[in-house]
Amino acid sequence: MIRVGRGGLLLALAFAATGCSGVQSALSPSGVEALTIDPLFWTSTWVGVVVTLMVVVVVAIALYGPKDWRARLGGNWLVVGGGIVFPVVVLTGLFIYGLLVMQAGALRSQEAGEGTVTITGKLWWWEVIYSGPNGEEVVSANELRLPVGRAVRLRLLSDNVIHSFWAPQIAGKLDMIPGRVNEVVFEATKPGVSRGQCAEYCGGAHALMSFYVVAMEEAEYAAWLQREAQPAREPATPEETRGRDLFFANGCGACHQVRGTEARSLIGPDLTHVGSRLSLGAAALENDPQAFARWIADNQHIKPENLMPPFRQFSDEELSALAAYLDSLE
Ligand code: HEC
Ligand SMILES: [Cu+2]
Repeated sequence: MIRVGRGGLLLALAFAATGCSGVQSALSPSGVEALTIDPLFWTSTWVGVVVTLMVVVVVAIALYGPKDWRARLGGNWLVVGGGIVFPVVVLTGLFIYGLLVMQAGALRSQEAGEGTVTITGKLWWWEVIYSGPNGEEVVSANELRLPVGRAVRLRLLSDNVIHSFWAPQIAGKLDMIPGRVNEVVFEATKPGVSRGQCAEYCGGAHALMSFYVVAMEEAEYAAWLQREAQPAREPATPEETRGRDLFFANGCGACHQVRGTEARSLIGPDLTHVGSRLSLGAAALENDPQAFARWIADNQHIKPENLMPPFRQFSDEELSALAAYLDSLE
C-alpha cells in the first residue's frame, strides 16, 4: 500500500486546485455557454460527494457499529432501497438535468448570431477567417478574437482529419469533421484572454495545437478587425526591408500569405498581421521578437513534427532581420 503523509495529501490537493483555475479552465467560465455548463459540473460533483459520504457511513456502521445497528442493515430493504431505488432516482434526475442543459446549448446554436467566423482545423494549427467591415474575407490564424456581449456564430471545418475545437472558458467542445460544417455560438461575457486546445487526437503535433481567445470590448474589437482587414505594413527600417527580402528570397511565400505582397499561399498560417498575435505555432511559443528567430531556425524542437521545415541556413544577423520584418507586421 502507498502511504501518503498529510503533507503529501495537502500538496496533491494544492496542485489539483491550481489546475482548476487559470487561462484554460472550464471552472472559470467567461462565456454564456460555459456558464450554462458550469452548474451541471458542480451539481454532479456535489451529488457524487454526498453519495460517497453516505456509502462510507453505512460501511463504517456495518464494520464497527453497535450490534443492533448492524442487524438493522442486514435486511433486504438496504439492497432494494440503497442498491436499486436510490441510484435509479438520483441518476435519472442527473440524466434529465444533463439533457436539459444540452438542449439549451443546442437551441442556442440555432440562434442567428451576429457575425460569423469560419475556423478550419489544419495539421496542426487553425485557420481563422472573419468577415471584415465590408463583408470581405479576412484571413488570420491561431487566435480567436471576440466582441464581448455579442453572440458570434462559429463555423467549424476540417480539410484533413477530425479535430475538436475547445475553448473551455467560453463553451463546450465541438468536433471539426471533414466534409461537414459544425456550428456553435460563442458569446464572451467579459474581456480577457483565455486559451483553447484541440481536444481530439489528430496525429503528430496534436498536443501543441492550441490557440488563444481574446475577448475585447465591442469598439476595441471593431478597431482591431478594421486593422486586421488591411494589407501588410510596408517595412519602415533598413533591417525590416532586409528581412522582407530574405523572406522572399528563401521561399517563405511558397507556404505563407502576406496580404499586399506576392506571398499568397495558404499552406501555412497567414502572416499579414503575425506581429500582433500573442503566440507562434498555435500557442506553442509566446510571441516576442526573439520568438520569430527561434521559430524559423528551431521549430522542429519547439513543436516536433509540425509541417514547417526548419531553416538552419541563416546567420544570426539574417535571423534578426527576418524577425524584425515579421514583428513589424502588426
Ligand atoms: C513548406 C511550407 C512552409 C515554408 C516553406 C515555410 N513555412 Fe512557416 N509555417 C508553415 C506551417 C505549416 C506552419 C504552421 C506550423 C504549426 O503551427 O503547426 C508555419 C508557421 C510559421 C510561423 C508561425 C505563424 C503562427 O501564426 O503561428 C511563422 C512566423 C513562419 N511560419 C514563418 C516562416 C518563414 C519566415 C519562412 C521562410 C524562412 C517560412 N515560414 C517557411 C509552413 C511553411
Ligand atoms: Cu488534435
